[in-house]
Amino acid sequence: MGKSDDSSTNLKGLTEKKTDNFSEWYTQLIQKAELADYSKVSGCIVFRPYSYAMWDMIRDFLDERFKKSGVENAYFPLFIPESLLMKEQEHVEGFTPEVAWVTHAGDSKLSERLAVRPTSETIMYDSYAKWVRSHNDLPLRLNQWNNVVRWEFKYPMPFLRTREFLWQEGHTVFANKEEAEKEVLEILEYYRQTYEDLLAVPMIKGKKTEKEKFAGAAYTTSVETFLPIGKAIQGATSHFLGQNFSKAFDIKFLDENGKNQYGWQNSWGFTTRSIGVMIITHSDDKGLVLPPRIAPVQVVIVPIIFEKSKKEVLEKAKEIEKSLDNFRVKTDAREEYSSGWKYNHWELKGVPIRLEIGPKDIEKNQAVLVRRDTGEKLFVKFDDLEKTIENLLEEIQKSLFEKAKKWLTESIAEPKDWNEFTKFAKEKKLILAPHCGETECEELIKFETEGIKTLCVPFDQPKIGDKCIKCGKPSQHAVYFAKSY
Ligand code: 87F
Repeated sequence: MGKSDDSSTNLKGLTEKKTDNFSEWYTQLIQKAELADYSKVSGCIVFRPYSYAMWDMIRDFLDERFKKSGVENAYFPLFIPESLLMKEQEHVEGFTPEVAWVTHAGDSKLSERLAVRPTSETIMYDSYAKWVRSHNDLPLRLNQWNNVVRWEFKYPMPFLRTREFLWQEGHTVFANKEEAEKEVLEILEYYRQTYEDLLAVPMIKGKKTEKEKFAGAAYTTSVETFLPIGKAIQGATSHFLGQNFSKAFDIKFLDENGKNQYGWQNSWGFTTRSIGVMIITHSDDKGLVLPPRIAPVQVVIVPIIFEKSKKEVLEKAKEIEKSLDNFRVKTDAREEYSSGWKYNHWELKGVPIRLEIGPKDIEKNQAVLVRRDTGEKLFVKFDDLEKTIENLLEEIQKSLFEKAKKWLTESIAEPKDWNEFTKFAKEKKLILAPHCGETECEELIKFETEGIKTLCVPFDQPKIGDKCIKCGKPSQHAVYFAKSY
């Protein structure tokens, strides 16, 4: 077979547009860019090397911050006995239909069924109760990098909503409330940094309403964003558990005065959903667009091969690759594909910079750089390549963040009354409005707008109306509302 022609290029590229048919666009994108694949079990995906490399980088980024802060990694069992999972009734309430159970070993029934961990509060706190004795044992700050299973029945979406996913779950115990609450915000800040500084996705920090918080928590903080398809999504959560679990699991310590006290706890988690959020935020109709810091390949070198100048061009490509070893560089010297095919391929894979080098360029002592995000072309002298690429990668990272930030900011709409609220809801806006703080009122809003939910009460509180946008009672705070994932 000869070099692939245009027809096979079209087969390989995306056939749907992000704005016309988001769901099909996304499904094609994650498969054609070789990020993930479906499996025989609905809702369970294969993380192919290209997306797993991103998870590795996210993990390194967070893990470094956790460790600097004094958190230690550990591993707890995958199986949780039913009696243990059901110990703190309030927190599993509502979640029980999602728990997957192991009931048999071979043909024999187990004496007690075992949950496949949906989250590890219960199994970890059972150990914590044994390990915590005195104030000297505190703070106890452990994190796990693991997988969890939640048998959701909502439509699965690779990365965004899968039945098995990868995450980290941090679970900590402190001797006093203030220290614990300080950590809640410290971790939330690491989550913001991961999204904003690594994935170039802008976030809103805030506190969940009573209705939307984790039932086992005293309060829940989160980072939230607004996708370019007009839907909001929760990025990650950091919970202050107060003494809810320490009382249920008997996590007690003797304080300095010899008095028995219950520990103050937090839990916090960041999942592989972040990869999906990043993809949807930046990618376009040609495929992935990756922020340089998370791109497994930052620069792809495509040598323009003609029989006559082949040796010289390939040698120069190799030489350039070597000189760029500060970056994640790949040379695509495959001869069975045309240059045009390769351009499409690496665009589909979202590589931030393409470097083209042909015989004419060598004559001029230059290479051609093409930006994936804007399509902009630059002619750069060999001597300036390293510096130019370094700056360009930074520039792309920044510009992707700015673009997403602009979208987020410009999507915010502040309705003056309920009528305008419903209008903005139909226009898929990110609504910022005063609210009374009552759960029933929030439920009514959700019911009357076909599913608009509160995202969070932003820490950054704007000065807006003093009456609830729905019921007219005194407003407690400004809240973000949107349709969400
Ligand atoms: C599904 C089945 C059983 C979520 C579940 O957010 C229990 C649960 O407790 C459950 N789905 N949750 C809440 C998880 C809370 C918390 N856990 C640690 C986090 C961050 C990490």
